[in-house]
Amino acid sequence: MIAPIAMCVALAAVSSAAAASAVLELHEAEPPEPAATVERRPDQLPGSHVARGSANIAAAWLAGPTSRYDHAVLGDGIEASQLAVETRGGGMLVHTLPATRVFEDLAPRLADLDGDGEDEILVVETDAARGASLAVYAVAGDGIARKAMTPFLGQSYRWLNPLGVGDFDGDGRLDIALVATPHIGGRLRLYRYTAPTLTRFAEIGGVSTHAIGSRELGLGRVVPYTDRDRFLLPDQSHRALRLLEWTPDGIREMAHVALPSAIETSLEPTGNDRWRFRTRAGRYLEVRVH
Ligand SMILES: [Ca+2]
Ligand SMILES: [Ca+2]
Repeated sequence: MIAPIAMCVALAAVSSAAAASAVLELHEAEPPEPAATVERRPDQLPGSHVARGSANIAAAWLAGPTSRYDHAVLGDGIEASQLAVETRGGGMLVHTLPATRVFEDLAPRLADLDGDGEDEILVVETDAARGASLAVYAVAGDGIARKAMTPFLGQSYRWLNPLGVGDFDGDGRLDIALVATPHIGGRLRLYRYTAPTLTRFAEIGGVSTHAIGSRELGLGRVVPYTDRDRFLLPDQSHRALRLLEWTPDGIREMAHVALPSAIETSLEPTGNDRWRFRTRAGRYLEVRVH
C-alpha cells in the first residue's frame, strides 16, 4: 500500500549527531481503508472506544457520560463517570467515580503490568480541583479496584495523555509512559508500577502528543526495541517527530525528523517499525524507524 517515490529521498531525514544508531525516514503513504463498524456498548461515552483483552478481561470501556467537568479537551464537554468491564467469563463489572471525579479519556488501556497473567487497566482519572492523574485499576473479586495512581497534576484543567507501556529501562518489567500537560509544555514521564505505587523514574520536556479538542490520542507510540523499548512522538510544535530512549544518564534523542506540516492523526501501525499518519495539510505519510 505504500508508494515509494522519488520524493522519499527529499523527505528522508535523519537523525541526531549524538547517536548515529537510529534513523527516522518519511515516505508517502496511501490513505487508510475505511474503518469497520465501531463496537458500541450501552451508556458508553460518546466518541470513545472499547478496549478488547485476551486475558481475564474480555472488554473494557468508559460509560456514564456526564457534563460535570467542562474542560472539553477531548472534543466535547462530556466525560465518563464509570469504568465498565466484561470479564472473560461474561461477568459485567462497573466502577463509579465520586461526583468530584471523571475519567477524562477515550478508552481504557489493558496491559499485564505485574506479569501475574491478569490485565491491569490504565485510564486517565481527573479530579475537578486537582486535574488529571493516571490510574491503574484491576478486577478484584466481584468488582474493579484501583491499584495505584500518579499524583494529580495539581490544578483544574491540567491533563495528561498516556503514551503506552513497555520495558523502557531494560529490567524485564513493564513500565508506563505518559505525556503530562501536552498543550502547555509537554513532558514525557516514565513510571515503574509496584502496587500500590507508581514511581516516576525519568522525565524530559519538549514533546506533545495531543492538540486541544482532538480525539486523536495516539500521536505518540512505544517502539519495541531489543534492550529497551523506545518512544516515537511529536515535538511541542507537532512539526517534527522524535525518537527517544531512556538511558541511565537520562532520556536522550536517538533521531529526529521534520514534517512538511503538523501531524494531525494518531500513528497507526503499518508494520513492526512503521506507522502511518495524516498531516494537517491532508497528506498521508509513513514514518519508519531504522
Ligand atoms: Ca497483572
Ligand atoms: Ca522496566
